[in-house]
Amino acid sequence: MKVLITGFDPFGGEKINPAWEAVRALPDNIDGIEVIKLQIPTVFKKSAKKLFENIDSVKPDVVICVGQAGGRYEFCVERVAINLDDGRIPDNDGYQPVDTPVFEDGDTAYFTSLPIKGMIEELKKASIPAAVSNTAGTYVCNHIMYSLLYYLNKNKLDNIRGGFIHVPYIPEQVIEKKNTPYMELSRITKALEVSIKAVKTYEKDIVVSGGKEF
Ligand code: PCA
Repeated sequence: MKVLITGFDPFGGEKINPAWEAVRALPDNIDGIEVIKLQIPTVFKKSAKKLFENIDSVKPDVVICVGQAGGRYEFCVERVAINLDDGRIPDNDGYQPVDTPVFEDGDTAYFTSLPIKGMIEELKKASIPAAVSNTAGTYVCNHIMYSLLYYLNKNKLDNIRGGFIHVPYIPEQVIEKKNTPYMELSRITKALEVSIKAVKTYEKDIVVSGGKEF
């Protein structure tokens, strides 16, 4: 199995992005699974192009994109991406879309094809605070998750499973942010390893509750 895993570069005034730091720290091989790492820019109009080019050249079995969700407590496996760009802040190229579709001819939303419940099961066994999230937001992370699932859908690449993971801040980012959750970088990297292995373990997802009210 071959996994293409991406992490974003820093944005929003941060000096590092824990998503990329954790992705780059992954081994190249996890129990026989080949891991190909890619940094992508936090830029609406460039991120998807770079991802698509790499899907075409790498020909992975699985694509996992990873981003920072500052303020979240858990390692979050995203369930759904919506066809909407609405930037709270400009991206790294200074572009700030407001209520525009990601792709005019795309569905309203796409669900992940990763075994998210199985992944959460394995993450909890590894003592990692983790949860299914039902919103990837409306910034570049939702944009890349939507773009990925749109691309797989439009090109009939049903054999490639894809999805998105949001990770918390790491300790050095919260020194000046009182009462803000964080997770050690080594634990986030471990959580990515566990997630990758879970994708191999669970060809089909399991049926257990991951629901929440908010
Ligand atoms: N997080 C942002 C974009 C890049 C990143 O790492 C987001 O959640 O949209």
